[in-house]
Amino acid sequence: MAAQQAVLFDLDGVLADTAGLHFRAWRRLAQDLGFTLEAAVNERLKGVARMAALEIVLAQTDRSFSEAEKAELAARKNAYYREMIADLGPRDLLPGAWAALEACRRRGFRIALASASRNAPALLDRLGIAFFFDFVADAGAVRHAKPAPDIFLAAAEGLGVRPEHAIGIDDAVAGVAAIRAAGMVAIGVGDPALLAAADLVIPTIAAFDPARHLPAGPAPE
Ligand code: B16
Repeated sequence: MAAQQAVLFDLDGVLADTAGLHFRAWRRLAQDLGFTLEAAVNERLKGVARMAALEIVLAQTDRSFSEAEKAELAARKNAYYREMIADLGPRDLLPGAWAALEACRRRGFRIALASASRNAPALLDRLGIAFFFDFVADAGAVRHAKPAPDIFLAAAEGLGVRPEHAIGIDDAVAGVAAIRAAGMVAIGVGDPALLAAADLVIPTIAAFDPARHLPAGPAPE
């Protein structure tokens, strides 16, 4: 891991557990439509952009929907999700998230967010960690969602760092694939069996050890 200069963080599942809130919002939408969303579907929704996630949810029912109906359903799910995140605060950071961000900063790494969520800027504000980030990639502006590399490439570009000098951290299969496709070092957060494509896997962000995982960073600030 020579000459690494930047760490690109995913949000949901790495810094905060918003996956559970996304799932509750999708489940409420499914209820509106008269079917139950099974918990097993949740894993497949992680890191997946809103419209693609809607397709996964709607595949659980036999009904078909027009494009206009799909747009309304996605907006309705987002309204449910916005209601749910309204009460989030710094206490909702995952254990170790603050320490990991602080350690990256202390060791002179630049930090960007590479989240698929269009709600990411609002989430960073609510969680009280917006000030750590040198750049937040715009999920609404990238052409291809994870597992395509676009959001991680946009994050590195926003920092002015070459992809091979960046480390990406993500908990989703699609996220780890996106990091690898971007030509970056991938740290997976979660189950090593699921995230086998990562360069290394840690169980949670609390296990992030800057001395081991950021061995060759720039000079400390
Ligand atoms: P939104 P991440 C992802 O966030 C979530 O994991 C995924 O479940 C969600 O569908 C996606 O953001 C889009 O979110 O509807 O808020 O734009 O893991 O990339 O931080």
